[in-house]
Amino acid sequence: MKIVYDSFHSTYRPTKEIDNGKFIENPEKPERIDAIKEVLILHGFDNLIPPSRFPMNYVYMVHEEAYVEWLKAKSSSILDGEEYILEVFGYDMCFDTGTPILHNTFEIAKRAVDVTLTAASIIELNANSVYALVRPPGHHATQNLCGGYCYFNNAAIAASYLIKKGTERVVILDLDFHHGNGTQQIFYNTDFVYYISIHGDPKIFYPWISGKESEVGEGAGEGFNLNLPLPPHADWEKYSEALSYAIREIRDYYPDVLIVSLGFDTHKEDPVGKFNLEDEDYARIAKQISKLKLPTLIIQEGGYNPKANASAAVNFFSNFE
Ligand code: SP5
Ligand code: ZN
Repeated sequence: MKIVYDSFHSTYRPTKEIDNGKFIENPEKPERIDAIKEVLILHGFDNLIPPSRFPMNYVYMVHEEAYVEWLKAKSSSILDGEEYILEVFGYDMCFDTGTPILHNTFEIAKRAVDVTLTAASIIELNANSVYALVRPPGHHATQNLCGGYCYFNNAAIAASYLIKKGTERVVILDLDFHHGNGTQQIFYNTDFVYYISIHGDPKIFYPWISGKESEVGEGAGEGFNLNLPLPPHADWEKYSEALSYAIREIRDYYPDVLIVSLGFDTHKEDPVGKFNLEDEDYARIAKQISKLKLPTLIIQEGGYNPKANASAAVNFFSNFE
């Protein structure tokens, strides 16, 4: 397994967010993915590739210019060591109070896009699979809003890149605990990206604003959006039903490329997500996905317990053929 990784991410360290009206520690920390990197190296996955630089036009394929400009200007107005949390919805282009802007947010979010596009370009050159071990995550970021620790939608940008390069049909399978409202929104009216997500029921869990089964896409995109919400504490028995359904759907559709938005916040020891998956379940998930034998681009999303992330990742990648 080729792994694209940028050690520069560790210079990005948001410390706080507002949750339920209180400041809490922000769990989107460098240790999340460094624990994964280290354990994968220990297990012999030593094919680490640094990112190449890509032009901004790939970001503009997904995000509105006004949003990109806002993020850039806001980042450069923040002093090193300070964190800005949005004040006015609509003026600040962010939909929650959990996604601070730091002096280097724009730069680091762009580097995460570069990691993801480097991985996408490896898939484009006919690799079977590649892993973008990246942070900050992306699936909550919409065309014009940050949120959920996400600034640029890495998976959506990768899908757009692949389509621009001639790939006709892409499936994004989103396995993060949270519904990827951003990815859904970006492709809601299109049929070239089929978005499939398994997540905590949005009647109960973040992001609340989307992720219902009734959201099936619109216009040309009707039938190209599939939400599989699950109740709190879903374990393998419950989870595997939804996963099997998603896998059958992908097999029938048979895309040219499969993108997996992989969050480990479905692990029972995760402090943010509320599913009960165990270490071995990630081996099962990987086996089922790799049986599809599709070119597969795996992109890291959430997962907030470094130890749980590490064991989930070893189980996943040791069983991804
Ligand atoms: C990429 C990713 O996994 N983002 C997750 C963002 C989760 N944000 C935290 C949600 C906080 C929920 N607060 C619950 C308050 C209960 N009233
Ligand atoms: Zn998540």
